Amino acid sequence: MFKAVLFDLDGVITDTANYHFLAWEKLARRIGIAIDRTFNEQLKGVSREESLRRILKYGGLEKTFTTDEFAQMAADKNKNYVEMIQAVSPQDVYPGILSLLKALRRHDIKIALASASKNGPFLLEKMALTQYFDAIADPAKVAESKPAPDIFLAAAAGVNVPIQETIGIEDAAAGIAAIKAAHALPIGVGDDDVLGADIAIVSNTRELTLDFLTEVWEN
Ligand code: B16
Ligand code: MG
Repeated sequence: MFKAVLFDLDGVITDTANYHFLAWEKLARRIGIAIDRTFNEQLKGVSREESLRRILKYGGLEKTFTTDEFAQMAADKNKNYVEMIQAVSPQDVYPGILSLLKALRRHDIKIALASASKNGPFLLEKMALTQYFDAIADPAKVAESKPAPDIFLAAAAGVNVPIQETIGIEDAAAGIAAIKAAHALPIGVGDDDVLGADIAIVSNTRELTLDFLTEVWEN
């Protein structure tokens, strides 16, 4: 039986992707780049700095800005994003997630956060979920961001469970790649054309029950 579940945040626990998109869109518009929701798919699960690099490349402006200007743009996007997420509340938790967290606790299965977001701890507080988490991996402290395995390895280490005895839950292709590279068992939230046909996938977080996780683990 698995001993820990490593949760991604954006797209698994709640839908902050829309706020990330709106904040990036505003920043991009300021420098003359138009991004749409199709392009935004490439930013899911990707770190703040890498997201900005991808936007600049998309707009053909990758060599235009100094290191300081780059850092300032990332900070401006985050300031705008943080303003938007002030309104996040327990009502924003995706269906089924709270009951899964409670069931895991009842069965003594550890719970850790493996999000690329530096705003993860703040969001968990806003959703009143902090108490369920045994560890929150710090994305500022890992060498490589998703699709590298680092954040999932750090999350498993945080709860003292060997990575091979964990399940990782993710909504982004970069995140599923990270879980596979870490050698945890992946479960995807979304579509198999994005996440791959070789892993267990749910289309709605409501399906993420302890019974379902156990079934995936035992098969
Ligand atoms: P921040 P996840 C990711 O969250 C988001 O999907 C991605 O769009 C964002 O750029 C990244 O966090 C960093 O977030 O700017 O708040 O540090 O899916 O890994 O939970
Ligand atoms: Mg995500």
